[in-house]
Amino acid sequence: MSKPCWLMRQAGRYLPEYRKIREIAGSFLNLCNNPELTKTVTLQPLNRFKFDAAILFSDILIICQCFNQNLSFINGDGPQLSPKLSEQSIELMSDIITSNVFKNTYQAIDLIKSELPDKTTFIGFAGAPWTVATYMFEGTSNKDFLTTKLFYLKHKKLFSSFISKLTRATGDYLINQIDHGVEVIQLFDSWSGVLSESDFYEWVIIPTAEIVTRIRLERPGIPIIGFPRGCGINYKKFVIETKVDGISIDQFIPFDWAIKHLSPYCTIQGNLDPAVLIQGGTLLEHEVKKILSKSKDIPFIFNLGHGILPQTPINNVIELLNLIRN
Ligand code: 1CP
Repeated sequence: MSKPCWLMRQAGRYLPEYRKIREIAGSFLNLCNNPELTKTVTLQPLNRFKFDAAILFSDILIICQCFNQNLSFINGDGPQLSPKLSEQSIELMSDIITSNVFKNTYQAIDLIKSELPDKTTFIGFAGAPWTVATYMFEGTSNKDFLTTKLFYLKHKKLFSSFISKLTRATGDYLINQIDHGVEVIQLFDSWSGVLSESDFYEWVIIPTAEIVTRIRLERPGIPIIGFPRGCGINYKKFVIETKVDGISIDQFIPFDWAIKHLSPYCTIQGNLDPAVLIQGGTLLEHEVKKILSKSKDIPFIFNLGHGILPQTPINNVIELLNLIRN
């Protein structure tokens, strides 16, 4: 049997049918808030490529609105969140976050579930607390993360209490996604790679382990995939301590290292460089065959090391699936 395959950001700008719906919606957030259109774009890559899994179309930053931040996506400029978190706003935050921010998302999950073939796995997701917190403190895609880092260095207790609130809210959100029909969860921690070993333990491993433990307890049988992107050798401690069922690896991790150090603990996913999928041709063939041959004796999910890029030729995705399936 061939290895299962899906791609991060498989619904997205490389597809003309996505760009069309995105234009009809008017904005990315309108698209996320319209259950019928969310369903359409979630299913588009399935209709075209017959991937083995569908991932809910939404964004990890929607949850910031539960904490009274305004969210917008300025084209080309990435997300904008305001007001940024401060000592005062965190102190004033309630412990119990109730909100109907996700009402449309849950409706979209119901619609997708009713149309998805039984054999296609339905993946729900959330941002892990650390990565979501970086956007809430920086207010945008700031790649030095200094505002966030200086905040936890100065106000560790307060930062920790905020991460706990976010951990709780993320768990609630994921449990609701499961109750509406998603069958697997992926936790995206895209900026876990900027932390020192001890900070990684505190802000990535501990909150993730809490979410995993809670879902295991409250909704047993739902596999959880972690994606602490860019964390290097910390990947090993991550899988051991969080006890995730699957680990998504970026393209910077040597595949042999992952087989040796991660595969004893969980299923591996990922590793193909998204740039290689753009390049295609003999390079793509070589890299895909290498991954397939190395993973032949381990549980493995074919995926990229990060999201598919808008420049990716559609024919290369077809070629990728042919290589995996033949
Ligand atoms: O159409 C558009 O112009 C919007 C582009 C776009 C898309 C298609 C954004 C804005 N988000 C998404 C969808 C999305 N985002 C999904 C849908 C499911 C899928 O097909 O995979 C998922 C799972 C995400 C997750 C997400 N959003 C992450 C984690 C994964 C990663 O890429 O590292 C992050 C960091 C975001 C934040 C985000 N969303 C969008 C932008 C421009 C950004 C900022 C990225 C940055 O800071 O570099």
